[in-house]
Amino acid sequence: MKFLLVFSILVSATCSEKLFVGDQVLHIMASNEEHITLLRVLGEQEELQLDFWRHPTSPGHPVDLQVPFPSLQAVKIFLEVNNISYSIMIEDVQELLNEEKKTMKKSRRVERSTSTFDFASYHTLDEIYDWMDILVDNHPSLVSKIQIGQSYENRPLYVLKFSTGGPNRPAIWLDTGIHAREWITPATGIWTANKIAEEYGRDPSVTAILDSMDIFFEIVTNPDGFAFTHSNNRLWRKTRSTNTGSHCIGVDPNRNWDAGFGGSGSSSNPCSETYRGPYAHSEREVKAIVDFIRGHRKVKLVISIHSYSQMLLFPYGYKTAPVPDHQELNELAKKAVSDLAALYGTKYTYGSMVDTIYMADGTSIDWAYDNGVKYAFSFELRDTGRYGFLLPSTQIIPTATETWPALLDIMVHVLEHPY
Ligand code: 0X9
Ligand code: ZN
Repeated sequence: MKFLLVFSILVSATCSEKLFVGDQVLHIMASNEEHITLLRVLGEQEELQLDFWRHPTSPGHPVDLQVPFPSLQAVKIFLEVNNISYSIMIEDVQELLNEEKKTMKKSRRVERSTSTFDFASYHTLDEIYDWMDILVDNHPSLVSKIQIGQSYENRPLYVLKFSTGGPNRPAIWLDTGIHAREWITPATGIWTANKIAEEYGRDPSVTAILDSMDIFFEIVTNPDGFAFTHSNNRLWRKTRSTNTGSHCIGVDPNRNWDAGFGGSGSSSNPCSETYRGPYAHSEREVKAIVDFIRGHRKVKLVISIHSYSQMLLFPYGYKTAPVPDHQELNELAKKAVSDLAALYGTKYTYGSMVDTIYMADGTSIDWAYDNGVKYAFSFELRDTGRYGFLLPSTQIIPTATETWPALLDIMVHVLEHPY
């Protein structure tokens, strides 16, 4: 009886959380176009429940594929029969998740006893929202918190505003966490927002930027998805909106923008991880930013931060034509990635989205560019596939620290090239 009780408590405590016991992530090398086609077809087999962490693009570009335990044998046989080489990138996804959980629990204990925020660990939405208030309290004349809307599940969409005064100054928009599972991005966002606040009045570049521009920083851009990665499924990517006529939930918030919306670089299938949604800006989380940027009218730079792959990207993603400012953006990206690498040797590739990663339509930076924001960039932070979305928290501070000079390069360039 006692055993049964303990058992049922255990089950009810964990049953809402999706487990990934025995699931693997395979690192696949496609060496020709036929392999690419085969991998795409493989990914469309819904019963296999596969999830591309990195999509098949072109020969020579690695593909990372998460495979549930029950599909492993079929997938490996498929790869072997078709002569597609692969290695095992993550042996057991659940083991890595258990590790991550352990470090989170440990840090929370320390945190309570010292009452200081731990930048080196991952945090829940509530913890991040609490931290925002602390940041505002610590820098009341520089930082404020504004709400730009509500998520599908009615969570507030908060933006940190860094401003030294003056109405409607030219502005910089930064966002992290638009894809829920990319935990390194809000973690980097928190560190970066704190850095901006601390360096004002110390670092001449930060000071110059904030003496003439405002910075708006949305740390958790997809709070419903982010909360869901903590409560139910660590590997959730999309929003949490429901789709009429489908049992599948969520829209890819980086395919939902009105920039080439509905093209071949997104999916019309609500069950797909790149589902574009029923219409452009259908997602409240996206619409809130669209309204904010349109209403503000003086946003000069947009940087949207994702993971992983170590890339610095600029428009376009929805068409192959280079943007009129291609050369300038390319030069700036080159400098930024070189300064990023200077710290720990972390290598980034850079270029337009379509040349560097893949065709993707409805992305935020393409929308920004087409709506008058000449400087629009997207980072794909660490790593290049050892841990992927499950980057250990020991890498938060190194990642944020090396990214900082690249962000500064871009912000300073925009300051020095008013338009
Ligand atoms: O597919 C995406 O939305 C981005 N890759 S991710 O693994 N973070 O999902 C790349 C899209 C192109 N670049 C951005 N605008 N981030
Ligand atoms: Zn992303």
